[in-house]
Amino acid sequence: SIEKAWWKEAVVYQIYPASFLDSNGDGLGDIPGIVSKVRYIKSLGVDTIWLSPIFASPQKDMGYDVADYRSIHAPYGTVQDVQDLIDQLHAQKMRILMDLVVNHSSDQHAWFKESRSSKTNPKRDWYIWRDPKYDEQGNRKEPNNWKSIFGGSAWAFDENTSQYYLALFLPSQPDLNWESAEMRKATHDDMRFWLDRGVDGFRIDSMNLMSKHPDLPDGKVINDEPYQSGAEFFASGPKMHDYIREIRTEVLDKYDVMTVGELGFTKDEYSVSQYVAKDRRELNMLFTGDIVDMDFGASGKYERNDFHPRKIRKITDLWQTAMPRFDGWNTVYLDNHDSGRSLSRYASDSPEHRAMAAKMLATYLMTLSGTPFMLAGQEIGMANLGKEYGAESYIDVEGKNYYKGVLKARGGDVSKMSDVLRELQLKARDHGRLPMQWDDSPNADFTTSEKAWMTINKDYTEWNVASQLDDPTSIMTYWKAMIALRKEYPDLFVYGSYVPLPESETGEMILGYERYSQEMRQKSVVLLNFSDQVQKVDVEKYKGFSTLISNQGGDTYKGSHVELRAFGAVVLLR
Ligand code: TEU
Repeated sequence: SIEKAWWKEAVVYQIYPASFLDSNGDGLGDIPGIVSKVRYIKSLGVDTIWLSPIFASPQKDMGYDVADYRSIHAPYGTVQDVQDLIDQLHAQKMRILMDLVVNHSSDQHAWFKESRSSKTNPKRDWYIWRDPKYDEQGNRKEPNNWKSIFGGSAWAFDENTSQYYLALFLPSQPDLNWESAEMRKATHDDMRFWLDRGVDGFRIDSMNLMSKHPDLPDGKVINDEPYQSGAEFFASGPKMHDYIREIRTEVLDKYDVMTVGELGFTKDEYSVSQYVAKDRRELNMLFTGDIVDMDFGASGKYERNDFHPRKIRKITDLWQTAMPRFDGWNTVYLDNHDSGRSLSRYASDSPEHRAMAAKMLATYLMTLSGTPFMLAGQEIGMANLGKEYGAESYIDVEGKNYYKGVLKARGGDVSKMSDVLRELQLKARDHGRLPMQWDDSPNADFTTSEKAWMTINKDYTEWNVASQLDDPTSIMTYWKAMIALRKEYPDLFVYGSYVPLPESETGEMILGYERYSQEMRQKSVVLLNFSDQVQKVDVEKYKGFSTLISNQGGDTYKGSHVELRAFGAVVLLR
């Protein structure tokens, strides 16, 4: 039987600090803004928040480029403000996770400034420096062919010492060298700095990129482009598990905290198990990327690849059944700050389906094993920016770099960019970062400034917190009910076993699964319609079950079958 733990029963609410609430009228969200909403967050029923990075940073990648892990980006507030937030959350019996970004730092971090100052600086090996290569004509070339995740080469040349440093994201985000024991120790100290202030755990950014293949070999060539992924040599490298175990024994074991590692590129069950199998004592849970990558193409995120419910069926079945095989634990999530809203990508944000679809996805998240993570705004059905927003509305560096690259390749002809714009409208990171829509007053009451730091989706006049708070039929009310159900039936929805219903029984557009509590005391059936058509499911074998919750009112049964309306969700219980 599965061992119980608070972090398995937690429901986590991700806050993107820039976009939650601006308390001082500068157009940017801040820590005091979050503090002022602690009671609101608690009223949803969630018990833990995850804050995307708030540390001192030049903000080249919205704080995922940290210049000093012990101070706070001034427009967000101070260390004292964060302490206040921690204390207020703890007073409400809530917890807080911070984002630990230690695969790389900012190039403005004191460590990097020292490291780049000379080849003999004691911190030189805190980052990954290599000599250039030269081709037959004597032209300088990068040390290998790896491609940056944000485009271009993964190497940046430093004129001062005539070497390249590795930067898997932006050139202003140099990769730290985890081979250096001193660097690791400094990072451990920074973790303790926050744990000693009461932080309850970390979401570890780009976690499995910390160990690279020591020879940094060329990546496999799959096309005629100058740079190739190389991920097979920089993800889940040979020392990865040593580093995690060291973090555990040196730091985490002394605190009662939880860890969630962001796991990119590594997808096979065995490798995943090595991070979260209970007997390995490494991480509590992971974000496997496959659930947010369902509509990414083989050659990259912005290649068109339409979503089909079969994809979510496959990934859900895989991890729900795999984790118990090695006594591991996982997250359940559909949204984060790195992509479009799941409502717009995997369901529907059209006016007639939006509320149903948002509730259907909430039903998915709250009825599966694993720790659910929701993104602020999901509780009111926040959606992507609509088609009326052109390419100039997209300000995130990932989407912008991609757009610029394609535009250049197409000779600068903007009229040929409609396919790229379509992909941005679905998947750009901007959508996951839109300012929170509090009410229908100017700027959605997110800021009193005339201009917010980024676009506020104009649909806020209709879709906002204030309009849903007291409405018994609202998306928010349904979310609250779903979270409450998860808390009421932990043996079933948190710890229960999962049995997939085959496509032959549900039809291809429906995701269906059964949940059993220990000794089968309780049994539940979840049916989720991922289509905008009515679908029928035969429920003859579920005689004696009744409807526990549904987003389509009480009229779920039609004799021996359940009729699911467009984006309908039905949970049966016996
Ligand atoms: O993301 C890691 C990562 O691999 C992302 O590039 C992700 O795959 C991509 O954004 C999907 O579109 C983390 C953070 O979540 C992201 O916000 C940071 O930009 C990145 O690390 C660098 O720190």
